[in-house]
Amino acid sequence: MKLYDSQGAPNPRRVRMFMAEKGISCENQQFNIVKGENLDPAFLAKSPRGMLPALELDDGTVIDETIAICRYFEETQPEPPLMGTDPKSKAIITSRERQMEFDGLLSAADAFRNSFPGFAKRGLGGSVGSVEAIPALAERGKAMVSRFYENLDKQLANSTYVAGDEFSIADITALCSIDFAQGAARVPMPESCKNLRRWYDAVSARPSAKA
Ligand SMILES: N[C@@H](CCC(=O)N[C@@H](CS)C(=O)NCC(=O)O)C(=O)O
Repeated sequence: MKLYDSQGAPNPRRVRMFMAEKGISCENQQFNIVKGENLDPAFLAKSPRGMLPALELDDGTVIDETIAICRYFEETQPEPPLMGTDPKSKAIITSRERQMEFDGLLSAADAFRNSFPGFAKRGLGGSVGSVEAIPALAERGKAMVSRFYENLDKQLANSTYVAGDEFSIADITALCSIDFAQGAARVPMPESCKNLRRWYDAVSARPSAKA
């Protein structure tokens, strides 16, 4: 197995953290996205969208999409469960995980992607070709990240973790989204979000967060 990876990018980190929680390791190839290494023809021949992460299985199958790669690991190595164990917990974790991705990660991506000078002509990622960045999307992305922090803070008043009392993939996506939002997208968590801060410190202290 081989993971096509990019240190510093949030989606590959979601997979690395998921693997670390399960104690899974494999061969790793790093790509510098800013330099466009993910658009190299050799990688596009394996994964035509040119997005990271991607996982190549020993039979040559290439799986892209973070959630699909995590699903593969969840099925092949169920312990510890990170995507639920029964119909109800599976549904709730899926729901919360998608909210973390759509409301948090995609908002931060809009903020970063449309303001970082190196992506001025790469407003969309992967092999779509040249697409101009739209500065207004960066502003809207920042506003949506702030809204995401406030909503998550309210939800964490009533639960230890993002999807309830158990750590799950929803926490992984939330942490990777927030670190990306605070770093690359430069939207800090407000001091007033005390529940969010309590959760953030606890999840950041897990060994897998260093992945
Ligand atoms: N929906 C995909 C999104 C993957 C994605 O956006 N990956 C970014 C890195 S975080 C990427 O590969 N960008 C390539 C580029 O900007 O050209 C997933 O969940 O894996």
